[in-house]
Amino acid sequence: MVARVHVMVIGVLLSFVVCLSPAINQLVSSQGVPSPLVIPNPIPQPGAWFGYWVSTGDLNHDGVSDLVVGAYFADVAGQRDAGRVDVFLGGSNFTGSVAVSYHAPTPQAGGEFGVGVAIGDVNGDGFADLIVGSEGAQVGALEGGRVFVYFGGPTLPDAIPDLILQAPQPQDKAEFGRRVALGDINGDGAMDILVGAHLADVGGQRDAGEVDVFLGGRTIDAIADAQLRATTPQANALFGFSVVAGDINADGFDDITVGALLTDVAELTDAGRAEVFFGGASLPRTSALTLEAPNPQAGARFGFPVDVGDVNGDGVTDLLIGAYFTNVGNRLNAGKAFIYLGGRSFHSIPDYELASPQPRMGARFGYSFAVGDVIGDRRPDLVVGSDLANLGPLLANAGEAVIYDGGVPFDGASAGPLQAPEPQRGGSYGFRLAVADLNDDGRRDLIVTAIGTAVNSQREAGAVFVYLSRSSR
Ligand SMILES: [Ca+2]
Ligand SMILES: [Ca+2]
Ligand SMILES: [Ca+2]
Ligand SMILES: [Ca+2]
Repeated sequence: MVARVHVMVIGVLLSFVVCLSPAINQLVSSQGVPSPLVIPNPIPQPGAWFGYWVSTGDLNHDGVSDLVVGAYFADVAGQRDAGRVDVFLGGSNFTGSVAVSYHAPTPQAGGEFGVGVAIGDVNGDGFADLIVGSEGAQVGALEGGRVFVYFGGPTLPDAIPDLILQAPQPQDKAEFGRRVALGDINGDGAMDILVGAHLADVGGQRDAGEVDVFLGGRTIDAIADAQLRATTPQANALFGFSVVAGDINADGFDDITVGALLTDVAELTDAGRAEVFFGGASLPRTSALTLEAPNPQAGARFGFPVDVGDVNGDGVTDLLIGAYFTNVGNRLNAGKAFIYLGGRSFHSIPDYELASPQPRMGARFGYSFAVGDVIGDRRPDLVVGSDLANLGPLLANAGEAVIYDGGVPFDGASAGPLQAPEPQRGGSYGFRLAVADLNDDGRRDLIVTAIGTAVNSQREAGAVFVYLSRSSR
């Protein structure tokens, strides 16, 4: 009840208050907009969508986070939309030049390699591994989708995948591999692999969707250990279009949250829903909690994305859920984001409900998240993407990201919006976000992708903007 009141207060606050730049930091400063390092698609092709997905982690084992960017519509070796993943090595002189690129062992038209990317130690040898989804990969005669796992070592993984995952019962066009996420669900110290197949038919329900779980560890194999489905599978719900893991109930086991953004809630078409599966020594089979918007709206698409991070800085992982087509007042499809604070009594009522300080029609606020101290005050911050924000008459869908100064308590005050240095019409800045220390100065850097950015006149080739922290300011 208390939490519910809190939600309303914040909602009202954000409706009227635009808290711009309390002159705090290197990102949003009184000196104006910071200039990011721009990483354009290194092989610019029209519609490649470089930046559709990003992940960070230490892939070459030098103690510094690296950046991995997927471009799943990239053409490779003449194969249209075969897909590519580029690795940018972190280091004190981070320059944004490609160290190595990965593609499917046999690049295949429509393979869409790189649509989902994750980094983590899944075989329990202490080296981070690279996991890449390829939703269009052929499995026999079917377009069943695959996930390629490259085991890490003292140096970058080689180009040959060490493990290839597929659905236990591959289905044509189920899009297995569109999403990949990692977490230690059973608490044995090895990261487990979660793979979404949001267009899988379940129990006669077309495109209901499911998530397959592959346990990590020294005995990791390609046999799925569990299949997660919606409590009530619904046709066209797209369960598994988003999936994330993190310990949100503070019991030491990572928990799984799966979004089904096109779930009809009562008579509300495509209102959206998410389900939480608590981790434990044995894998969960059924969801413990069902999450919906407090005031569901038809078409709001609650459930994409789902993400985790410690927003209020209390040491417990919190859950973030977008509902990017929520109407805000009379602004249709402006978008909202919901925050569920983690804790032992994790429950299904959001603690915060955020709208953009400047809600705009069709802006898709809440389409991406990142959590980490990007402001530089040693408290975590929340960044929310609004990649279709209209920034002016000639800048439709240019996009922006809104930074919230996190900490205890999280007050939902915005530190201001961030936009591309030279916004482009259709640039889709803020499509994906990530936070990591790429330049090894002990401070977090913010990564913002813009898949619609034109590069060398190639439409929608895509670009990534990296806001490197500055140790001295
Ligand atoms: Ca490993
Ligand atoms: Ca595990
Ligand atoms: Ca847990
Ligand atoms: Ca927390």
